[in-house]
Amino acid sequence: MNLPRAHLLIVAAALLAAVAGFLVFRDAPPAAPTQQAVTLLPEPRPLPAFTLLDQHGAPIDEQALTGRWQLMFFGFTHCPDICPMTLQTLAAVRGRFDGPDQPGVVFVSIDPARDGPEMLGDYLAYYDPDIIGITGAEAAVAAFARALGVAVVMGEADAHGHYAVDHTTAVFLVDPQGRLAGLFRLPHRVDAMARDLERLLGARG
Ligand SMILES: [Cu+2]
Repeated sequence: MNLPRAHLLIVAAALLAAVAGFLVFRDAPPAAPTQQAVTLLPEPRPLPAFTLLDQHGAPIDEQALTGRWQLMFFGFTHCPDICPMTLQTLAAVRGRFDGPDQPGVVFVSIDPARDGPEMLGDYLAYYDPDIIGITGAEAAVAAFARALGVAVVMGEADAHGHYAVDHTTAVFLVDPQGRLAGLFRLPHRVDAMARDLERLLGARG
């Protein structure tokens, strides 16, 4: 009679453990973080005001960046690596969405001396003609970049007058109210960025 009784106790203990485990599991917070790639600001803050030029040579200001989520990146058309890679990624993220949910992509040239509207337009059309290009007076572009904490270091020109520009690689997230909502830092991955945007679109309701 001793053996079956011991056996029963073991079964009962196992059952209790299973129930306890179930309860713990049910009370546990979701394991997955809500956002994978973006670092959201505690409070969105208005974009610094600017008046610059788009790639069609028309004036553009911060009001043009409202109405949808925007992925904004600072770079230059002569960039050998980071800018082409990032634009490809952002165009792919954009391609994951349709209609009003589709985020905009904004490329601000921090090398306006070389990136006039026409140059910028030709360059961006290769990635996605709907990307908003921003350039303009050097001082005005520099002020806008500085106000967002974008680091820009102009390199020395070589014998041919070629120079590189080191720049921030973060992608700025602008919400539909035109406010700075967060930052995507490297690495920029299409899947993770698209999932974060999906969640943000869902949260807006
Ligand atoms: Cu670049």
